Amino acid sequence: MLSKFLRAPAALAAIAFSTRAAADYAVDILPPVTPVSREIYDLHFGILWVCVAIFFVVFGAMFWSIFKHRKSVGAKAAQFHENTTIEIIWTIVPFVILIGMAYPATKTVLDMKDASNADISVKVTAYQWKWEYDYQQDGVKFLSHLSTPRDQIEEYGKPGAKKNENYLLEVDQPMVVPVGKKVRLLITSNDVIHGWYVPQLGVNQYGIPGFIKDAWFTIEKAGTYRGQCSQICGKEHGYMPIVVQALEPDKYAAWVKDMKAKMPAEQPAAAAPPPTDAGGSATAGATGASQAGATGAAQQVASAAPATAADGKSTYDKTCMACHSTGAAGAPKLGDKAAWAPRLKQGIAALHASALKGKGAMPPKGGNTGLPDDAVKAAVDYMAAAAK
Ligand code: HEC
Ligand SMILES: [Cu+2]
Repeated sequence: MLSKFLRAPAALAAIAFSTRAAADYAVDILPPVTPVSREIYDLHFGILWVCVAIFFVVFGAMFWSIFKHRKSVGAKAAQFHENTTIEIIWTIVPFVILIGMAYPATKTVLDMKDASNADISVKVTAYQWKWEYDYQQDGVKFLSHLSTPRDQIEEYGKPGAKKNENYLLEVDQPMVVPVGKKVRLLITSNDVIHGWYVPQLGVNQYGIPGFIKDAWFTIEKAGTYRGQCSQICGKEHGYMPIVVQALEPDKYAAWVKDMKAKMPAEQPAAAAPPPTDAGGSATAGATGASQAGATGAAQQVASAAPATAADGKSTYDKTCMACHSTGAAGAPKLGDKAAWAPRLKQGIAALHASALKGKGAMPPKGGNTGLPDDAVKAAVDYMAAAAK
């Protein structure tokens, strides 16, 4: 009798799991490509199977009791309470199950949070509705926007153009990282809360204005991995995808070189540090003229050449001028003897230190933390010489 009820679902299950059908309808989450995302993946399925087992044990016992002890076959309820053995069992068993799940879960969370000893750090700033990637060591900085053509997105009244394969998950400039290296992300936002989410990397981290949160990944396999902003961050929140391209280290180095060569021309804003509006407008006029110098400085930075007076000027033009040419935010103006005199009295070493560490409204290294210490010191020397 029972088998009659089971036959239909069994037939359905057989169809669903027959090999061909299973291949067509396989349900899975995206394959993990980092050690942490693999841990998350295994945790997901491990705990799913624990739940499935509990489901069968609990419902099995329930249905067995209902059928075996139903009234129509004359079952009589047993009248007892307080069975110490049963109470101990139903406390111990769930306790062991919970500990068994909490241990691997806690281990995974700790691994996710351990962004120490990274090989490269990239500051990720979210904007409505794009991402900015600022490579701290390599001095590369760019914006990444959705690149899906508008006519594929808009379908007012008529079907839009044919959609690309990665419709809404494609960008003009992907984040590029080396395979096998630990990449630390420093995630923040410029306006509202966003979320940097790439499932295959096991990273889903809020970008919160005024805070820097870190996350990390080490990609094991070259390839392209896609994600999206995971917060409802405004009307175009669906239009800020993330594309991470993992390259072999030598190809990555070539990419960095290539990006550096074209960066200043594409991104004049990169030369101006963010903090003050006055700083920003002050550089605007001078940007064009200083670009050539800035590229030169970037290349010298890469080869770690000893700082020279020329370096000092180009670093000044690139990073310090924003505030120090106008005196924005109380910065002592270049060549203003009265403003510099009391500061020079501290001695050059103290000035080096405050330029490196930041002072008052001046952020460390004038906001460009990718600068080597020598370049900053050279810029201080240049400014000190101009004030004598
Ligand atoms: C965002 C604006 C800003 C930028 C960019 C900036 N500075 Fe400054 N700087 C300031 C301000 C403001 C002060 C005055 C700080 C104070 O005395 O409180 C200052 C002071 C200094 C001083 C004097 C420190 C002292 O101890 O009196 C030095 C040296 C200096 N900056 C060097 C640099 C160098 C080198 C750079 C580029 C690498 C740079 N600054 C970029 C704003 C800036
Ligand atoms: Cu967003």
